[in-house]
Amino acid sequence: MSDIRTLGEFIVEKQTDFPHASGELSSLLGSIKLAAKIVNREINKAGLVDITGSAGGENIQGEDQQKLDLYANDKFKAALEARDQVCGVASEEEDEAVAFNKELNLNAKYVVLMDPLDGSSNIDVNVSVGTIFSIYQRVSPVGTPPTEEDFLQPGHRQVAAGYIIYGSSTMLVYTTGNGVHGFTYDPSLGVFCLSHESMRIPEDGRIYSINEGNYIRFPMGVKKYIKHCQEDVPEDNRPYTSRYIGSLVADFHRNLLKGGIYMYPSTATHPNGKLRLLYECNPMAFLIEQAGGLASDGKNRIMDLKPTELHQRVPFFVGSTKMVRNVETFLEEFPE
Ligand code: P6P
Repeated sequence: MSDIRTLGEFIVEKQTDFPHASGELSSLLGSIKLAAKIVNREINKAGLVDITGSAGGENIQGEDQQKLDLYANDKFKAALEARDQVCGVASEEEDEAVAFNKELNLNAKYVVLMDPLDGSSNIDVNVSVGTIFSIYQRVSPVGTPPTEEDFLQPGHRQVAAGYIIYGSSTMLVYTTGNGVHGFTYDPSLGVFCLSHESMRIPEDGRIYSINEGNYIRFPMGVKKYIKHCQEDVPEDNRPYTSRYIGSLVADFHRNLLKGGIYMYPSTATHPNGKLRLLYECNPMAFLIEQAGGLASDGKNRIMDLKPTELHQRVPFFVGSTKMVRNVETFLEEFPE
C-alpha cells in the first residue's frame, strides 16, 4: 500500500507546478475525479441497465431514463458547479455555454470545456469511450457571469487538460503544463493510482488511425500519406499497422503509449473535419505536446488556432512528431 500514489496526493504534491498555486486548480481536478468515478460506475453496467435508450421510463435507481452521454454531461456539470472554482462550462451536449450563477461560482476564476462522453455510440458494442476536458482561466472580470470570450480562447492558453478512458481499465490522464501523468482506477479502493508518470510519445511510430471508409474524399496529401504507409516496408520489415477504434480517446491513448498518428481530415460529410476544436482537439493537442508529440490541422499548430465559435470543427492530425510532420509535408506537396 505504501508505494501507491493517488491522484489526490499527486495533485497536491505537484501543486507548486501550477501557475498561481492557489489550490483552486487542485480542487477543480478533484471535482473531475469525482464525476469520473460516478460515470465510470454507470458505464461499467451499461450492458445491464437500459441507460442507452432515449429519455422516458425509469432506470433501476428510479431516475428518469437518460442517455449515457447526457448522464455524463449532467454529472460533470453538477460536480463542477458544486465547488467554487468554475464559473461556467461549455459541452458538446450543450448548444450554448452554461454560466453557473450561484454566488460562489460568479467569483470563480476557471472555465471548463468538455466532451462528457466521446464515442458514446460505442457503448452499445462495449468499446472504450472517454471524457475529454480542457481548463482555462477566465478573461472576463471575476464576480460577473462568464462571457463567450472566456470559452473562445486559443488552445495555448489552457492551464490544464486531460481525459478519462473507460476501457479494460479506467484511466485518468492529465497535464497542467508540467508533463503528462496517467492514473489507473482501482475500484476496490475507489482511488486513481499513479501508473504512468511523465508519459512520452515515441518520436516516430508505425500505427496510423483513420476511417478509410472516407478515403475517396480525402485530400490528395492524405491519400499519398496512406499509400506511403502501405508501401514503406523498411529493412526491419515491420510494416505499418492500421488501427482505428472509432473512439478518439482510445485511439489517442494507444498511440500515446506506442507511437502513432490519428487523422480526421476533411471528408465529404465533414468538409472542415469532424472533431471539435475547443473540447476535443485543443485538450488532446495540449497533452500530446506535453508528451513530446504534435497536433495540427494539417498546416497550422492546433493550439494557435483562434476559435470563432463554440462547436467549430477542424481537420485534426495528432501523434508522433515525425508522423505528423510527414503528413503535413504530403499535404503541402499535394494541395487540393
Ligand atoms: P467516424 C466519436 O463520434 C468521434 O468524435 C471520435 O471519438 C472518433 O474518433 C470519431 O468521431 C469517429 O468518427 O466518422 O470515423 O465514425
